[in-house]
Amino acid sequence: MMQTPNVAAIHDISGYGRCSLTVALPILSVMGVQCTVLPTAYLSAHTAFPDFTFLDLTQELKKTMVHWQKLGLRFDAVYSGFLASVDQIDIVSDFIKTFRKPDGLAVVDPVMGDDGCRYTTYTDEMCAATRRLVESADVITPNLTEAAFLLDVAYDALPTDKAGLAELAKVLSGDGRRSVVLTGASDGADTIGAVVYDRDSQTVDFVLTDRIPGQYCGTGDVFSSVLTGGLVRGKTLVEAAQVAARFVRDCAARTYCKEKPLQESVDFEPLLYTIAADKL
Ligand code: PXL
Repeated sequence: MMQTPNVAAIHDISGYGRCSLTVALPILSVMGVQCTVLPTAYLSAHTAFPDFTFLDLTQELKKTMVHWQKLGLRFDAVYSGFLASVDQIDIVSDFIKTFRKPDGLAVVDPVMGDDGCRYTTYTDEMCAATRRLVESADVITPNLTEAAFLLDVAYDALPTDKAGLAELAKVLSGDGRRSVVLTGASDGADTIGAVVYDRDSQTVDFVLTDRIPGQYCGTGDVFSSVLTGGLVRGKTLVEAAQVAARFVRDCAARTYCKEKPLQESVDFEPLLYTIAADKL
């Protein structure tokens, strides 16, 4: 029987609104993966809600690393997302060096924004630090907005055709130093999914599903969490992206039909069983 993989998830915890750790934890658990959490900040609700509270946990992060070092913890994957400060972003690079198993993976979701806009807590300095952090990653999962920030190009100048998107994924790989799963990409009005550049095979694949109308918060976190779970369960990058894209699509379809408030993110809980460990 396969040993239960252990992933260190370094994200904020937003009390209300389904994103980051409240998404990563249930998804990794149902996929048969232990999720060891390192919260970067506590927010009363995610940043799309007005007047959210914000508690930076950088000091706690440092103390936790000292403790985990004493415990001798090592992880099959380090999976980072929303980070709270420049200091913290640089700490995540150290975390990867120290706590990733020799054959482990660093999955960095370079969370910075969406729809061409930065999240309100992200500054220029934090975006610059995120560019440094992706250098420590084995796999990065930017959306198109984050791709523009990583490359320091205008969001409106990004390519929209397949050849251009494939080239964009390759550029984001930094000459093949890391694999790239570029999310929110499309090859036409009716599709949505990811462009997958695999650094091992040096191939580009499009993993697309039909597009569900509407905008949904938190889908990036759902996608990257399923992708990470799939990878540590032994799937290839393309296979893991296929599971993730299908799950996000199904959750969006369910949310669309139910007319749930979009800020609450996709209604994924009733569909968790579809990615349960025994179905993978
Ligand atoms: O889904 C990315 C994300 C993570 N964490 C917080 C956010 C967002 C997106 O809005 O606000 C706090």
